[in-house]
Amino acid sequence: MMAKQTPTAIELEDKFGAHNYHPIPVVLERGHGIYLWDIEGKKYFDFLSAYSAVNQGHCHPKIINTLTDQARKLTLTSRAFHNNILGEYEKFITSYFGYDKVLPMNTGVEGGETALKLCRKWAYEVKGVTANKAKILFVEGNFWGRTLSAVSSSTDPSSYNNFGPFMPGFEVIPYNNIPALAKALEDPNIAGFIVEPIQGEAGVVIPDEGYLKKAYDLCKGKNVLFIADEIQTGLGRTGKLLACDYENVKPDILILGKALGGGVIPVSAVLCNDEIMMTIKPGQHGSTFGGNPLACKVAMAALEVIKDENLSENSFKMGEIFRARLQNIKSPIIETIRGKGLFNAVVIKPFRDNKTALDVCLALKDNGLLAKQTHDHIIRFAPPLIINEAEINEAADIIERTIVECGK
Ligand code: IF1
Repeated sequence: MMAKQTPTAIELEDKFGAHNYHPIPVVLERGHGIYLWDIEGKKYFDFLSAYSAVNQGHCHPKIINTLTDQARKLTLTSRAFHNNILGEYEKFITSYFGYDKVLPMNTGVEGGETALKLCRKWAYEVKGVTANKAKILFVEGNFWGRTLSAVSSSTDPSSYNNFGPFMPGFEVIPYNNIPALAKALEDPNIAGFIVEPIQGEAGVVIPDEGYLKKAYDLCKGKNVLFIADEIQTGLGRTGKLLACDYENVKPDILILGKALGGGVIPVSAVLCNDEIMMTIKPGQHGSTFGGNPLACKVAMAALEVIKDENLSENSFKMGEIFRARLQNIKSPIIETIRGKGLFNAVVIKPFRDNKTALDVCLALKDNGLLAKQTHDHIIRFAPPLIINEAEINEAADIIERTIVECGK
């Protein structure tokens, strides 16, 4: 039973806010580490991590201290002027991931848009594609944001319906299908291939072993840029620093976001080498907040935490334990369990009275764990990467108890 306060908060959102979401009915007030508290004081395991933007845990002390220290000095200069933090950050992140340069942006979708602009510019000015003929390949089930370009590549009607006309020069091929990619690459106007190493919104869809490497090699054979959207899979989420690391694939363009901001500020980044990055000249791209001193300081702290606290390795180990626990759940409503590191999903069969994954999420909430369904029948389980063995087992106990109860 929700106390008085919760309905008021929800009613305010309903009355004065756009209805572009349908949240789980909980009103959160505080977060620390792997936990969230609602306005009634109830404590929850956070098993969504703000869609992997809180890999380091809520309000990480090092990140918060960095944020508040810098916020008292200098937050935003615009790129009309230099500042004392941006260059330090650019050196730091390009060395961290091994690229010549970075173009700093804010949200993930801005990172995607930036990568696609670089790809087209490179196609015309380096590869020699005829003006305005460059094409970019996307895969079915992709999700890279909500802009008109992003929805132009979507295969999900709820993302693109009634938002046309769509961006030209975008082609969509099946995911995890090497022959389809090889066929599409026969077109000399293909400039780039953009792919999530594991599809997030689609429901933690993992391609066959070797898919990324084969795709990369095919692209190289046709002088096509391999662009990895690691906005959700990157920064330790899948048990490696980048999901592409599982196949030793080094993307031509790497897109980062979400946890790059340490769960406190939007920070995205596009990394690539000079042959691509230097095609964009002064005045040809940018953003008011891109590369602001506050975001740069926070991003460096966010990346240091991932390395210093071995979050990728912990993600791998805790993921193994978590999936083993899920595999042991005896329930008729579990269809599939899949994941890498702490990026996991359970596919739920419809159960009594046509209940779905949302009903399981509501029951999980009542039992003290927050997760969110995607596409009606899939529950994503993605806690902060700082979770330890005792905590992952405690959370697994709640998930097991809840699913068994729902399946009765
Ligand atoms: C929402 C989904 C996840 C992303 C990948 C780029 C972006 C995203 C792989 C754009 C963003 C967010 C958007 C957010 C919920 C969340 C989401 F359910 F929408 F699809 F994670 F799966 N590439 N994903 O996952 O980054 O511009 O949002 O910073 O729209 O509610 P952004």
